[in-house]
Amino acid sequence: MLKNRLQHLYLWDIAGQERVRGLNRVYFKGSSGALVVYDVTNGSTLDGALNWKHELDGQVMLRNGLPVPVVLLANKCDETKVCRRNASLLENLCQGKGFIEWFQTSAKENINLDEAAKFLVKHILQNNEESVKEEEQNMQINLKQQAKSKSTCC
Ligand SMILES: Nc1nc2c(ncn2[C@@H]2O[C@H](COP(=O)(O)OP(=O)(O)OP(=O)(O)O)[C@@H](O)[C@H]2O)c(=O)[nH]1
Ligand SMILES: [Mg+2]
Repeated sequence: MLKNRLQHLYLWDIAGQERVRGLNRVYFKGSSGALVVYDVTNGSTLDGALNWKHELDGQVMLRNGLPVPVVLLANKCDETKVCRRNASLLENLCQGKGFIEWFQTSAKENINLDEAAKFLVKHILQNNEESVKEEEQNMQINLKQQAKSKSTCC
């Protein structure tokens, strides 16, 4: 609930395999944000995560034309912790590729999942709030213009 407005959150867990990739685009449409996961024990999966981000940026955007918020998850930290050097590389990568944040997580041990999800949802709600404000302002401008054109009529 945000400022007495009920918000519905729908989550889709999209399969990452190449053969179903095309089908996943259906879920991009109208999405407000994403968590993109890679496996810290398999460095090549980071390339896959960057491809997903690239695809998302090409296919979804906010009403103001900006990219939707995307958080990068470095998963399986129960097996391998992200070292300090890699953390700073990830930091730079996130900035360069437009991820709003990254978290090291473990789906197995339930580490940092709430934090990452809450971070993303906070950004989605902020964007929703801004777009509602913009709509309200536009409506007021329209009403003022209508009133003005009526008052000058005949
Ligand atoms: N150690 C560890 N293993 C994990 C973690 N998350 C997933 N796994 C394991 O990694 C493997 C792949 O996990 P999935 O959840 O199937 O991965 P996925 O990316 O959702 O795969 P698709 O849905 O097929 O795209 C499974 O064997 C999981 O048990 C984690 O946080 N830690
Ligand atoms: Mg899956």
